[in-house]
Amino acid sequence: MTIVAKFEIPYLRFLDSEGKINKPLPHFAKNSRDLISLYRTMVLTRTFDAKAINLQRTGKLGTYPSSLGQEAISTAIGAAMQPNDVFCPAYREYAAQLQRGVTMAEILAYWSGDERGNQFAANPEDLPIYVPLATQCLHAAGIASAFKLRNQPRVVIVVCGDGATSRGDFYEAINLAGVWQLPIVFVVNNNQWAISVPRTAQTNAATLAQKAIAGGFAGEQVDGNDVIAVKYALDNAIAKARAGSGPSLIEAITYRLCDHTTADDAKRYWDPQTVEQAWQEEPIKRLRQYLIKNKHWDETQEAHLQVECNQQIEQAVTEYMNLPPAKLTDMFDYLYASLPAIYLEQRREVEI
Ligand SMILES: Cc1ncc(C[n+]2csc(CCOP(=O)(O)OP(=O)(O)O)c2C)c(N)n1
Ligand SMILES: [Mg+2]
Repeated sequence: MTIVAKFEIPYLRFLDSEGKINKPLPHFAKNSRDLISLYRTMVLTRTFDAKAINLQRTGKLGTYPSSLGQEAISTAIGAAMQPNDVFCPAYREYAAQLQRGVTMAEILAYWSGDERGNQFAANPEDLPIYVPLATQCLHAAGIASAFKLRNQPRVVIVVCGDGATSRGDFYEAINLAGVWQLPIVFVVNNNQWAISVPRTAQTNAATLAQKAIAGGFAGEQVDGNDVIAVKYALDNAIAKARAGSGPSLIEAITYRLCDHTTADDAKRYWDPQTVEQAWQEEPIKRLRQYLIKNKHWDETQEAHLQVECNQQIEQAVTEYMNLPPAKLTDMFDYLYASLPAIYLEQRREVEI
């Protein structure tokens, strides 16, 4: 028998769960200012998440999906992208969105069911939050093909969950990205769950990264709780895409340390010991330990940061709460370029 092809999936991690470095740091991570900036974004995101859940619990917000425990992934994405790249998120990518100019008030508006929350004033070219799983992957491939046709040195970053990689849209996008050598980076947030369905019941594939191999391009795993590893992998994949050398897939291994959304109760299906173990691996603590050990951070700075985050969030909540109600006619006006006759009467009924 002849072996006609062989494949490998590498795994990358610099910072372990105790904040120790286990291989020489990449250039950017030797600069404490950059690391502190990543740290601040993760803390801001976690604090925002907690506030959003409180708003939902007190009847001031609709269903909300938290990014608790997964902050490193989209923090690294926001830091690695250029402003004129395009971001195609799923629904837990607040850290990246905040860095790209999306406001907290917009995010809160969206999760209150107000579509104006998806009209990002500062960054209208980024795609909105995507709840229909994996559909963003094909839209992202379409945008990347436009960049290629126009010879623009721009890159698309698209995020989906582990569960979303089982959908046809995901595989179709992977195939297209490979065959057309598109400037796109697929990031899979492998948080081990698709609502209550564990990773092992979603696919028999040993890794999700290997799904890129069938598309004819590289896939790798990174420790998704090590913001340095995620950023490093993204820097390389984005540079490769920008240079015209095609797509990449990064599977970031993490854990969903929260309910799927505020409409879920994960205690009914998860194993408390596994969750306790996963808390040991979470991304913020390890970076804080590293920064403190190396005298880049201390308790006073930590306390200041918490105050700053709370102030920023309170301001955003006030802005969100003061948003005038959306017009009922919006649901007609923004669904079609020109409204089909059948809806004209319905529109007139709500137009008071
Ligand atoms: C096309 C489609 N099918 C089903 C759903 C219902 N649904 C919402 S979230 C979810 C699980 C998603 O899991 P994963 O992709 O791992 O993302 P995570 O929520 O873990 O970030 C499902 C099945 C949906 N939103 N879209
Ligand atoms: Mg998942």
